[in-house]
Amino acid sequence: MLLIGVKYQNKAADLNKQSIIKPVVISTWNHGVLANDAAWKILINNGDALDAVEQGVRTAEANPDVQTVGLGGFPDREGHVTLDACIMDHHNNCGSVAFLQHIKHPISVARKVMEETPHVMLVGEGALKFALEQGFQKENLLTEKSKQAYEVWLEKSDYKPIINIENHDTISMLALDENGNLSGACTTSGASWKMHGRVGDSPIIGAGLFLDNEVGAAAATGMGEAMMKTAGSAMVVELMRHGRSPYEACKEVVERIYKIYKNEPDLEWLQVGFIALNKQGEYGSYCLRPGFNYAVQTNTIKNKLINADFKIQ
Ligand code: SD4
Repeated sequence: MLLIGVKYQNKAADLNKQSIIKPVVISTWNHGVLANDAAWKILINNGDALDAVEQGVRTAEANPDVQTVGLGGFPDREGHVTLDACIMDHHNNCGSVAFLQHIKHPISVARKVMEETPHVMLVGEGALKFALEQGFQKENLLTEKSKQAYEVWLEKSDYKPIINIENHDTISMLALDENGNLSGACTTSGASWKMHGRVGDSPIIGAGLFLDNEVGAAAATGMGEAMMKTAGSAMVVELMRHGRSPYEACKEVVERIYKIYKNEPDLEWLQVGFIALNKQGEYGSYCLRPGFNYAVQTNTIKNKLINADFKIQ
């Protein structure tokens, strides 16, 4: 176990050495590859990190085969697809929507909240009303494929999601642009088969996403309640401020989470993971259990998927 940890750490350190050049984009899970492609097109043309992260994560939101984000997301236990998202820029501006239904691109609604209102967060009916006023189209997000999965789940109605498959595929993206500015975005349909009205960490600034343009950025995936209990992403950024590398900061917060939960029975469903990117373009990640990966694109690393180091089997 220890040896595996060391090996991964060294690998991450080696990659970090190559990634000091701007721009950099990293994002969670396999769908991070396509998302990075979209973000990279903007970053490489001297575009803003904010535009890059928004356009990047929209690819996952629009993809019906990604059943944990946007269109085609798994519904809650009453059969409703409810979406959470947030976005943050290098001035600490942020926007967020939670428990939003019928709108395919919650990340863009979150950006509108940030840019067009004096608020940070809109939820539920109010978020939907605002989205429609802003010209977003109402649509059915429950695809046949996700409806079928829901019907299978209904037979047992057992809330024990399979980690890394059913419940943990939020897309979180962090980018550093040519001007040295950071932005981040996070969007999800949340925990599948969740209680109606449940909101996770992904739209919560500080839990699912946080950045400080003087220090770095962090974002999360996994069981949102754990990130909310620890202000997870904000904590990763704060640890980087105090000198931790992105990898070390992610690891420390995952270890804090593990400490909170480790004596609970049936812990095998718990997965959490963080990605982090600092001002120097160094990046890192850490998760609780094997299975979490993230995609990295820099001038020298061509959109590569990396398996995150982990705490327990
Ligand atoms: C949530 N954190 O709603 C989200 C789920 C997730 O990858 O990350 N999935 O708790």
